[in-house]
Amino acid sequence: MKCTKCKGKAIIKLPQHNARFCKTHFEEYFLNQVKKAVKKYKMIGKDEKVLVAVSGGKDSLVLWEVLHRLGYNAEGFYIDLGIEEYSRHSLELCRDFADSRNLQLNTVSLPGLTGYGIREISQKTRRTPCSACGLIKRYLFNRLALERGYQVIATGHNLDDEAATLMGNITRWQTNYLSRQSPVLPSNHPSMVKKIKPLCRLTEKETSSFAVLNGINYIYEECPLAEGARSILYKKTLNYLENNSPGTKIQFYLGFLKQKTELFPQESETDLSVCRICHQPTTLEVCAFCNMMEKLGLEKITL
Ligand code: Q46
Ligand code: ZN
Ligand code: ZN
Repeated sequence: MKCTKCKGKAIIKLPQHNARFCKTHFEEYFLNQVKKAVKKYKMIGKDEKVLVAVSGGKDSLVLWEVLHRLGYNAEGFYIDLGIEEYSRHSLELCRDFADSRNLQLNTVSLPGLTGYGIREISQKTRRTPCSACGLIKRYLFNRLALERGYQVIATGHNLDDEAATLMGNITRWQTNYLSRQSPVLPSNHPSMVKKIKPLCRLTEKETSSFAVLNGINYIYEECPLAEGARSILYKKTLNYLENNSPGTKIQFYLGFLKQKTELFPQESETDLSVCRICHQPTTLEVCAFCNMMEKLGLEKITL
């Protein structure tokens, strides 16, 4: 198998682009896909400081590596969710990654802040672990970014994640979610930080290949509290389609982004104010995070 670009030995085949690449040209292709997404969706402005949400998984660490290589001022943020050995191991991998590249990693410990890990918070607040976890992560990302002067929050969602979310939103006709599904969520309030997904054009297979080729150590274990059975089903379905008709996944997702403004001409506006307790943006008097803390018998949280 020969590289489409240099005729050297190819190490990866990308049927969706009808291409095969050697290590050098695969990396060039990978960085170009990120550059394209950043440019097309105006993800990072000049002089903007980026906070990369890292979990120890392949996508977020690869994202940090790529943004760093492309010359962005990108620092990491890890939240210790208090999920026993899983959290200990993933923090260690994020620290090793940051230290080996001399990058700054911000960390916050949920048990340190609240006295509880996700498992206990989920039980005490009667939410599923992933719903409690999602709320806490969104809140802490925004608050830390705001308090420490980052203008952009970057997450490692890849094409497989985005296409699976899209399929889920379509099969259940969740038009409200569809209208908001985007690789960039601009700030629509002075206390709301812009959120971006620069890996949205790259598949899971491409991200893991990039991690392996660049010696990035990441956590292989699944989070023991993971519930995403439905999203796994959508990913399997999309992979089946992709294997039988290469290019389906990227056409499905990019096609949607292209049609989106026609499909949803008016973005649904939400009226945001600030939380009475923590001054973070919310549509309610007390935000969902502070409400959760009240249920745990806790007062205002200081980061
Ligand atoms: S960390 Fe948290 Fe995920 Fe674990 S509890 Fe669910 S949401 S699965 S990305
Ligand atoms: Zn080549
Ligand atoms: Zn609040």
